[in-house]
Amino acid sequence: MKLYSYFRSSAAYRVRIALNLKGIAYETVSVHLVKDGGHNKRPEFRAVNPQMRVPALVTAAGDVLIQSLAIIEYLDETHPEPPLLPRDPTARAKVRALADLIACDIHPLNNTSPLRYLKNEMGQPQSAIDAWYHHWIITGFEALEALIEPEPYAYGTRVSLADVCVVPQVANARRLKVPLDKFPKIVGVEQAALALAAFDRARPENQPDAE
Ligand SMILES: N[C@@H](CCC(=O)N[C@@H](CS)C(=O)NCC(=O)O)C(=O)O
Repeated sequence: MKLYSYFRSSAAYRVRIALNLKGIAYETVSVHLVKDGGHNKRPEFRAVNPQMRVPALVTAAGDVLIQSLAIIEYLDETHPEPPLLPRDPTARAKVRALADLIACDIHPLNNTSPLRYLKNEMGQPQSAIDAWYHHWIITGFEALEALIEPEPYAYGTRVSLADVCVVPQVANARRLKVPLDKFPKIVGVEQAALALAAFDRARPENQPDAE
C-alpha cells in the first residue's frame, strides 16, 4: 500500500498507527503541506485526492481511499486483527463517539486550511489564531477527559480507534503549547499507547519526511 502523508498531519498519523497495528507494510509518499503554499494544492496531488488533503491511501488493488476514519475502518474490515472497534454495538458506538469528538469536532477547526483562512482572508493576527486553536482543543479535551476512563487505553484494556485518534490530537496540542495539566486521563492514555511500538513508529519525528 502507499500512504500519502505529511509527518505533522494528525489525520495521516491516525492512519500510520492503524497500518502499524495491523502489521501492514506501506510506502510513504510525503506531501509537504506548508512549502510553496502547500504541495497538496499541486495538480498531481489534486488528481489523487480532489479534496487536496492527506491522508490518501492507495490500496493493494490500486483504489485510492481518503478520509482517515474511512481508511481505518477499511483496514479494520480487511485486516480484522487486532480489531479497532469492539464487537458489542454499545461499546462500538462509545468508541466511535470518542473518535468523532476528535476527528469531527476538534480537528477540523484547527486544520491548516481554516487557520490560513483566519489569517489571510479574515486578517486575524497570530495571537487571535493561537487563542482560537487553544480554545477548541481545550473545550474538546474537557469533554474527552470526562468521558474516558484509562484502563489504560481510552476505552478499556484493548487499543481501539479512540486511542488512534487521541494520540495524534495530543501531539498537535503539545506542538501548539496547549497546557495539558487539566487533562491527566488524556495524558495517561497517550502514554500507555505510545509505549506500544505501533504508535511509537507512527510518531511525526519517526517519519521519513520529519524536519
Ligand atoms: N477529515 C479528514 C481531514 C484531513 C485533513 O484535513 N488533513 C490535513 C492535515 S491533518 C490536510 O491535509 N490539510 C491541508 C489543508 O488544509 O490544506 C481526515 O480525517 O482525513
